[in-house]
Amino acid sequence: MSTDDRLQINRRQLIGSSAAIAATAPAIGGLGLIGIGSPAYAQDAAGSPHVEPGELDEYYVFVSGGQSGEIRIVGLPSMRELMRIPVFNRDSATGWGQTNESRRILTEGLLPESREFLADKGGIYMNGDLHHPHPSQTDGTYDGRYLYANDKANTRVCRIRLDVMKCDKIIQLPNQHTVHGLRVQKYPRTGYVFANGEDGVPLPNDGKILDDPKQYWSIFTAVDGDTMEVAWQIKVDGNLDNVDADYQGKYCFATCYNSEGGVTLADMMAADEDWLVVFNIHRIEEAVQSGKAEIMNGVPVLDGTHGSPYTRYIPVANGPHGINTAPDGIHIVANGKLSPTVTVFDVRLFDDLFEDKIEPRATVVAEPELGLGPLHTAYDGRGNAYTTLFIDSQVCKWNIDDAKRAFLGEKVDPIRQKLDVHYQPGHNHTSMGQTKEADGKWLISLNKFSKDRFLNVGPLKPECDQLIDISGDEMKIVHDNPTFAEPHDATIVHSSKINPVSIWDRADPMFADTIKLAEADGIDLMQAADVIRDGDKVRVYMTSSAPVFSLEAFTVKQGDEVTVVVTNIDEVEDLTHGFAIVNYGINFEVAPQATASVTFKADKPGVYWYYCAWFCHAMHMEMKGRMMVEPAAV
Ligand code: CUK
Ligand code: CUA
Repeated sequence: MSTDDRLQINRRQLIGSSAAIAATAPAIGGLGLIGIGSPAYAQDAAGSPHVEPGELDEYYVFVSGGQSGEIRIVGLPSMRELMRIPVFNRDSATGWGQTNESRRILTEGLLPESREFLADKGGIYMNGDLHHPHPSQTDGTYDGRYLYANDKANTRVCRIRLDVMKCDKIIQLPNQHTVHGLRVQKYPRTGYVFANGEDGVPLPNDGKILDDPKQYWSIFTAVDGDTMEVAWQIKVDGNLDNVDADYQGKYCFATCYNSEGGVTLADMMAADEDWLVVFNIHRIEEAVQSGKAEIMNGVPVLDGTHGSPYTRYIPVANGPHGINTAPDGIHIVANGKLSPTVTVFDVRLFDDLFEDKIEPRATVVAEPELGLGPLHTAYDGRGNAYTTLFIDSQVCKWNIDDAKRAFLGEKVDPIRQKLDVHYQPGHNHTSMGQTKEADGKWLISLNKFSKDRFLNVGPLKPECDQLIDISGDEMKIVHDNPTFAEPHDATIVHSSKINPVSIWDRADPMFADTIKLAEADGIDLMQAADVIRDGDKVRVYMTSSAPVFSLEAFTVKQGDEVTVVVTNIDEVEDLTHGFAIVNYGINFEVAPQATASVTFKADKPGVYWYYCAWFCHAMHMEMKGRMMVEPAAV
């Protein structure tokens, strides 16, 4: 009986009553029982992705939205999509990119030249390419404070607050051109958010130097995750790809391709060798504190090219991609991509490396050949590693200790199993696998191609995320689901680590500016039903409480700059209202106890209905009012 058959039977059986399920339990064989005794979480579901209606998932998965520019929250093991967090995109449902509150976040961290560049383009970037979402850690495990991610397209780093699941900070990095790899400091806490510069450009990139690649530099950045300011930057050789950090707080390290410094594919592929670049955090901090860094565009930059005290370049095969620290706190795996091998380093040897007591390659303790196109590696906390093989369309499970013994010449095969995935996997991730609390229960494989796996939806196909049970000796695919463009990476966090609120706190900084604006107008937002005229600026304050807005109509003049401020005074969990103005292109979300606002030019005269866009009440359809725009005198 195939896994698929068994799952189908399991699902059918689960449709029956609890008693029937209990009676057939032995026949389900190994797939586990859920729903008996009504646990709140599907805790006992190891082996089955089925989560009974009404039950909660055991894990949160924070999934990158790739070119969509957003973050998605998925429940695991059900793989149900729970929420989307707009970040680098615009969003019609929540008004992200339109409300004053979100526009502040999207604009305040822009570089001055980008602000100028965007001035006649609506003031914000419309696109982003979000690759690597990673939650903050304290002492090597998730602490539930923040999630950080990169925007490869416009060189930005964002922060998501995990209490409200909204983005609260975005900064654009100076001097750097593209942010690709992003990971966080694991110890003692985050701390730093490490952001890899992939492409090299002239410094400064002001047009004086153009087609002279020898003067192009890539930049590595450490962002302070608390202040969301750049702590320091390092100029490096080559193009940085992915990054990870140790569990000791001493080093972070990045895979680095294009040691050739080329600008065409042929140039970049010329040498057989690229590097792992290791950064010595304490040496860098000391140098920055003692003023050794050059200040460029307001941030300290150190030269970390070959021969500097801040970095070491360890040769690896041409074109490495992922870099992953094992939960044992010792081993680091660089994934070969163009080489069928992965290279395993022992982080304890980096002290000697920086003291120049050993050669760079002496830090390598294994280099198993796994298959074609190794991209990323995840861990189960039991000494095994799981590497995606992009070209072979497989996940390879292998044992770290056996790989080390083979490296020393023993006749052992470190490979435990190869599992076909569908198809061309990029990142993979294990439950809690990027912390020292790796629990070895689940693996997800984020596959770039889905081909024949789902109903055909035209030339643009979804990606395919597959859930794999790794709790036993053998990996088993138990679920696959399509996802829209394009999850590069994901983080699986146990639900006990995350504690979001259900209702906004009125003192929340998200809308503090708007509260200040109201105070200046003498308005109490919780009881507002006011229109304040201030020259040709008009501020309209109202509350929403199902099923009414406190203003059933307001009048402005053509040409006025209108700011509408809506405060949802409902205190009921899940009772979100929206505020949309017909034909004015306006819609935003106001969750319970939140305030949100939008500013626009009332340049079209006439009657425009505004309405609540979230179905909140039996009389939701009636929750509306009129904006009347008086024509300007001719
Ligand atoms: S990268 Cu996309 S598959 Cu941007 Cu982490 Cu490897
Ligand atoms: Cu308020 Cu619908």
